[in-house]
Amino acid sequence: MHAWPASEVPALPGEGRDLRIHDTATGGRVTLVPGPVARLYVCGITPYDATHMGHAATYNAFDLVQRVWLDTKRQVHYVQNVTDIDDPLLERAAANGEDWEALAERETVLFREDMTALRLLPPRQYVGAVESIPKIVPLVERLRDAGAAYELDGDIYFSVASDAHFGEVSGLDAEAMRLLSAERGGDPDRPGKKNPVDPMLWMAARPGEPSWDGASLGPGRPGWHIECVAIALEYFGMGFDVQGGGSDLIFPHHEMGASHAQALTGEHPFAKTYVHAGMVALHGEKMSKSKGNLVFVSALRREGVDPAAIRLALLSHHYRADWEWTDDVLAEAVERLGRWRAAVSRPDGPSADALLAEVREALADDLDAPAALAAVDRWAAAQAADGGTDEGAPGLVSRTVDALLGVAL
Ligand code: 5CA
Ligand code: ZN
Repeated sequence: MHAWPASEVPALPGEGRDLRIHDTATGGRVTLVPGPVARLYVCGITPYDATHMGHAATYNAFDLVQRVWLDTKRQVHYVQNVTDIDDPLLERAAANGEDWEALAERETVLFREDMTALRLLPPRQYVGAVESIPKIVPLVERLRDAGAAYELDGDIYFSVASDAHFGEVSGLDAEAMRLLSAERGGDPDRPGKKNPVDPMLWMAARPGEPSWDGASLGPGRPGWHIECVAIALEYFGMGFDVQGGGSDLIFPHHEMGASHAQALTGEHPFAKTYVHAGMVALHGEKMSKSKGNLVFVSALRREGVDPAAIRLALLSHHYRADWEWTDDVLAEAVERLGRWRAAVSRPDGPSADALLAEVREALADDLDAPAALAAVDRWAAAQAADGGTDEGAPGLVSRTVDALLGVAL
């Protein structure tokens, strides 16, 4: 698959700070010190509906990670998947009375347009599950041949007992895992499983459903977690810097992915750091395609909302917070964008050197975007109050906001 076009990231004077970020696996803050090429895998969408504010907020968080790395003069190798075959996609296509491939294609096109409008940096590889099947099948065969997977009526399950580190990403106990597994695509009550939370690696072909050649596995389709493992191992191998997604992916998805990869390679860890964004809600409930309580990026764009304002609305919440999307959040962002644009449109202003240092420090401190916005607000207020004579200042503010926050003023 192809990704979407990249917006320019202006270079800033001086040097950025190393990122201190909350790591889900250790439950504490770590300072990330990647090599010259930082490696980031962020779980992509399941394309059965349009991009909503929750997705956008999560991708915005990982865009900030990249911008902080770029500011430390590192390159970033970013990989993202598209889950273009999975139960929810087939269910929605059936409900719509349309072809599942057409649905996936349409929503993936729209996602790319939304990402472009929001100026989220594109992955170097944007990879679909379907195109990854030839990579997935041998991994499942290897797990089975090593005794880390078993067959149940033609389906192949991963045995979580095969990974000594199982449980270390989420830190959850067995009962909590069982509940989340039932909620998030697992089948803990299926008789015959060794452990109720063992996830499917390969689902034998079902009548009326698409299936692919699975070599010795027989025809079928891949499970969800092995998809991201195959893609991350293909482009990174073990021990890449960050795996990211929303907090609903901590268990089972990232826990299982780590265990699949660890059982396959005998190495640990899969990702050095696991980073998770909070959930965006609407009307008191997590925004989700299955509940249908959604605000779409594309719908706001169609209404004429400036994508830069949408981005400022996302940035006004800390990425780890669970928060609620409201009309006020957007109205405040629209107002802020206007204020900032007026402030940088003057030919000179108060010095922006302190502002650059403050924005850098805020983002390096567990991506504290609200603190970064507050710093720019202060500069804009000083500009509005008595201005200043520094001719380079408005330009430096624009470049800072562009390079570090992804907002074009
Ligand atoms: N295809 C899988 C990942 S491999 C998947 O979870 N797709 S998704 O379309 O359901 O979600 C895409 C990303 O958006 C995931 O990182 C998910 O955690 C995040 N996400 C989904 N809903 C929300 C929400 N309400 N708030 C914040 N992030 C969300
Ligand atoms: Zn994933």
